[in-house]
Amino acid sequence: IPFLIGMKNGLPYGLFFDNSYKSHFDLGKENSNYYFYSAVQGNLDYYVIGGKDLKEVVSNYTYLTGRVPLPQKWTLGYQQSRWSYSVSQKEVQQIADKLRENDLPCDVIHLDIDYMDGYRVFTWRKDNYQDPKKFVQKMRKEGFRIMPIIDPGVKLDKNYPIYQEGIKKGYFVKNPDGSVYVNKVWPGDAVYPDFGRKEVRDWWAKNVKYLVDIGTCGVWNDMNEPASFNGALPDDIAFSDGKQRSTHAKMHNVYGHNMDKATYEGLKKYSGKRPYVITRAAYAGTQKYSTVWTGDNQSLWGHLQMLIPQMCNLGMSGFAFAGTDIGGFGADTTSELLIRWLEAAIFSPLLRNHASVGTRAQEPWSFGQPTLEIYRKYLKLRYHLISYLYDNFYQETKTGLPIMRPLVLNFPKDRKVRTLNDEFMVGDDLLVAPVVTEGQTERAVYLPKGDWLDFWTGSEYAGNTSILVKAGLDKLPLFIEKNTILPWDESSNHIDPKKNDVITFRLFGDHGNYIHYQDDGEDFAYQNGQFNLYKITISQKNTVELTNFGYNCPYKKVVLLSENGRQEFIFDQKNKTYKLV
Ligand code: MIG
Repeated sequence: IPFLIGMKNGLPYGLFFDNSYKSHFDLGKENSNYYFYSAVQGNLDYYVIGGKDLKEVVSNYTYLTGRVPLPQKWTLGYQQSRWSYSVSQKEVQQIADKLRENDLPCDVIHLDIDYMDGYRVFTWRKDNYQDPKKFVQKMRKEGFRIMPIIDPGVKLDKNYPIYQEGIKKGYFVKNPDGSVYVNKVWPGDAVYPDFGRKEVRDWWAKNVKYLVDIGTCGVWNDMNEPASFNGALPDDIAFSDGKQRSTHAKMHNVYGHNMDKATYEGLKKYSGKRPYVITRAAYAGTQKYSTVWTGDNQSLWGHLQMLIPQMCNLGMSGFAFAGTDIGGFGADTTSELLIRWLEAAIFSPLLRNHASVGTRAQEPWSFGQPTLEIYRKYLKLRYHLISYLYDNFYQETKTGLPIMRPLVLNFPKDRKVRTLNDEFMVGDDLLVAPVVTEGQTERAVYLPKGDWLDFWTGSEYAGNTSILVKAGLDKLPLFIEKNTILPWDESSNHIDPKKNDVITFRLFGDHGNYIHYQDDGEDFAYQNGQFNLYKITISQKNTVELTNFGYNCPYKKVVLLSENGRQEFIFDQKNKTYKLV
């Protein structure tokens, strides 16, 4: 994402270099008096993005390149993956059973490449699955959604309808001599759809219908750099850029983007729901179509440490919805690394544990106790805060501001946080300081200006200072700004937005206000006004004001938890207001 944020004389600016060719950025290495950037070809299209503060720069950048649309609410749930449960229906069922037996909330199980028939995209193997549709339905009844992987490479197989159709219609990228370009990926010899063309994207979208009809919950796009086993694709392979002839050199960096766009459009058209796409490759703007994960990390402490700057940088670059492979993808994880990873990632919008074939098991139960218990404790914390994350996404659609934020975004005047990269904020209210070093059981936490409450003990701290906190393996240092209201969801083993009768809010401190967003959590009805907004104001004198804007099936009951105990408000249909009972 060729976007940088800089500061000059204490004021921020953004620089977006919109060029998809191979580019080079020198940020003060050659000479500290200037930065320079260049690309091997193409136009010098760049945007200088202004704003009175960092938030405005990010808002303006996302105004230009697009914002993450409101996701389906359950996409914020926990997701379990491994290459490759998907070999058989039996194995997936076993994972589902174990998740429920161990009382672990989970919404999605991912199917890696082995569910396909010989790695042919948009097929399903028949030997180890009886009927994919019935299987997906059964999983759904148990509260799980199924997310299949799709690669761009289409197997070169004269008897495979997708290959046949693509060849007949000329949908694959070509050698300079006009013959179809062949490289190797998982299915062996394979060809690459020319996603820069609208008709090719429309064709891909139609293929996505195959998965929608089976009932899968979205599409996980992998290998869409595009990757290849037989050497990199040469620069001069003929790709299209819309109606124009172009080259791999120009289209490489937007290949994933165009594949994601096709996938998004297919899911939207055939499911009518908000598309759930995960991608490995992306460009500036892909956030409109897809979430991203950070690819093949390793089970290393150094890679866990990278999580915080990676997620914050993605967020500041428009990708509010992102995640890492929890536990690490390559190499064997350890119990300690897995727990610390989950703690650090627990507020990543995309919350997925994923590992490579050939590595040791890293499902929550794989290390026995106390790992399992700690894992469960954090998943439950996450499920209490799903509505909070969802509210943050509602705000993000208006402002473009990310969910996970570096402190500098919220406290731009505080010089001490400019280079801080081992703490982060969630929205405006939570400060998270995970332990990301092996063997460590305490750490310094910098608290910016304000009053802060330790989430676990309620202890109060005045900010603008560093404190030392104990953080045994089961403790994620977590602070809430005093006088904050948070929605607090009932704990459940999966997210069901249709269960919309009651909501609970917690008051931290003695007053506060909060805006809560509610809708059906899955389709586009909200765009026609089918949603509710609630404004809650609690004054120091403990008067509670609850206003509801929009009257589309509001909660029957609102519960407020504070130091004064529990208060309940019932919706009065006649007067369309809430009344304290
Ligand atoms: O060449 O589909 O990043 O998540 O498990 C490896 C198998 C291909 C790379 C992805 C990873 C996935 C794996 N894929």
